[in-house]
Amino acid sequence: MTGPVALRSLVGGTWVDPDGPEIVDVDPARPCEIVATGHLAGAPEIEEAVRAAVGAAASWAATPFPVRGEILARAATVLEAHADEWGTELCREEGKTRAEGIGEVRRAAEILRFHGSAGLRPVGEVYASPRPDEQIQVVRRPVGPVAVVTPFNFPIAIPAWKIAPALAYGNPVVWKPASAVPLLAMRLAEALVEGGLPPGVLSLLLIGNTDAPALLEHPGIRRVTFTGSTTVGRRIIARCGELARPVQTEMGGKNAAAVLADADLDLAVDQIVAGAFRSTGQKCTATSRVIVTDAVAEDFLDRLVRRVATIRVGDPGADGTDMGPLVSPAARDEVQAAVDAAGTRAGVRLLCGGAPYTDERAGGAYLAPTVVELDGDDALWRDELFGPVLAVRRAATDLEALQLVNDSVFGLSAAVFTNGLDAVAAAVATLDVGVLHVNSETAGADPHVPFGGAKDSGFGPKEQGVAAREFFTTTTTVYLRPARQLAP
Ligand code: UN1
Repeated sequence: MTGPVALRSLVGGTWVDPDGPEIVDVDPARPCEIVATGHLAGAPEIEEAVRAAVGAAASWAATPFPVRGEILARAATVLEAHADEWGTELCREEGKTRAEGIGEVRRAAEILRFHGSAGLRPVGEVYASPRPDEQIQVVRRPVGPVAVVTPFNFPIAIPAWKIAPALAYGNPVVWKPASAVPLLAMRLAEALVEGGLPPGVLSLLLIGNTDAPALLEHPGIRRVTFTGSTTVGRRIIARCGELARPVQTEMGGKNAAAVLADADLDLAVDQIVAGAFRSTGQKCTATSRVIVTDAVAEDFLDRLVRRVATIRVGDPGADGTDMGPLVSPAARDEVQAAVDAAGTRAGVRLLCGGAPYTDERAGGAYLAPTVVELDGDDALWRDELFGPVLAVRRAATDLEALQLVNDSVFGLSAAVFTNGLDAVAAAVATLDVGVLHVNSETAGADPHVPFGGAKDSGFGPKEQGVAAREFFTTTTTVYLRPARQLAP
C-alpha cells in the first residue's frame, strides 16, 4: 500500500483539513505504520456543521421519500464497488481480518439498501373516528438534525445503521466517528456524497472526545444516537435528559451462551468460538460468558480448548488468519491486565491463552484467544472486557445454567444450545436480553429486524428494521374532517 491517506472532515458540503491537533491513524498490527493522517476539527467546524444541517433540514424533509432512498441505494453501489479496497483499509485501520473488513463494507451496503427502501413501506397509520365524516391519521415527520456518535469496532457498519435510517426518514446528520477509525468514516461519507446527498445534509466531524459534548448539546441538534461503552452512554443519557433531548444508546454487553445437557457440542463449540473470537472479541454482542451444564461440562471444555488452539492469530491482512490484533496497544494492555489480575485470584483457572506473545507479533496489539474457567462470581464474569476472553462456569442443572445467563447488569444478547423445546420456551420467557439466539452465536444483527439490549445494555428506542422509524421520526395526529359536503 502507498503512503498515508489524507484525512478530511466534511463540513456542510465541503471537505476540510482544519488547523486542529494532528491525527495519526496507525495500524494496530504494526503500530509504527501510519495508515492515514490529518487534523482534528473543533468548535468552529461543529458550529458550521450544525448550522448547515439546520439550513438543509426543510429541503431534505421535502425531498420525496423514495428519492432520498435512491441516494442511499447509489451510495450502496459505491460501497460495493470499493469493498475490496476499503475493506483492506478497514483491516489496516482497525485490525480485524481482511475478510471481515471486506464483509463489513458489503454489510454497510446492504444496510444502506434496506433503509433506502423505507419509503416504499408503510409510514403512517389511519384510525377510525367516533365522529361522522372524520378520519384520524398519524403522519410521521422527520425530527430534524441528528447527532450520531459511533464506536471503533464496526467502523462502517454501525455508522451505516444509524446514518442510513436517519437520512432515509428525512433528517440531516452530524456525525462524530470514533477517533481510532477516521479513514473508514471518511469512506462512508464519500460514498454518500457520491450517491448524490445534497450539501449540508451530512457532516462528518473528526473531532476529539472532549469536543463531543459541544456537538451533542448544540441547540440545533434534535436527537442523539450513540453506540459505545455504558460509562459514556450514561453520561450522554444524563445530559440529554437535562436538555429533554431524545437519545438512543447501544451500550455494553457481557453476553452468555448456555450449553445445556442435550446440546450438540460440536455446533456449540463452533458457534461459541465464532461469537467469542471473531473481530478479536471486540463486539458488544461478543460471547464473553459460557455456562455449561455439569453433565456435558468435561466433554465440552475439552472440545472447546482443542478448537481454540487451532485459531490462527496474526497479520489480519494475510490469507488464512482467523484473528487479528485488538484496536490498539492500549486496548490490548487493558485486557491483558484484567486477565493477569484474574490469574492471581482463587477460583480462576486459565484454560488457554492469557500469556503475551514473544514472537514477531509482540510489537502489535495481539492477545491470544483466552479461555478462563471460574468457580463463581469474578470480575471476569461481571465486567465487559472488549477483547478475546471467554469466561466459563459450570451449572448443576439446565435451569441453573439459564438462571446464570441473567446474572449480569447487561442484557444485550444471549445464546442457548439445546434440542429441547421446553428449554427454548423457558429461555424466551425468562432471559432478560434484547436478542436471543437458539443454537447460534450471540453476535450478528440483520438490518431488517430490531436490535438493542435490556438492562444496562441499551436505553431508548431500538435500532434497525421498523424500530428505527420510532427514533428517527416524530408523529402528528391529524383529525381530518371536510369543511362541507359536496352537493349531491
Ligand atoms: C454484530 O454483532 O454483528 O457494537 C453487530 C456492537 C454492536 C453491533 C454488533 N452494536 O458490537
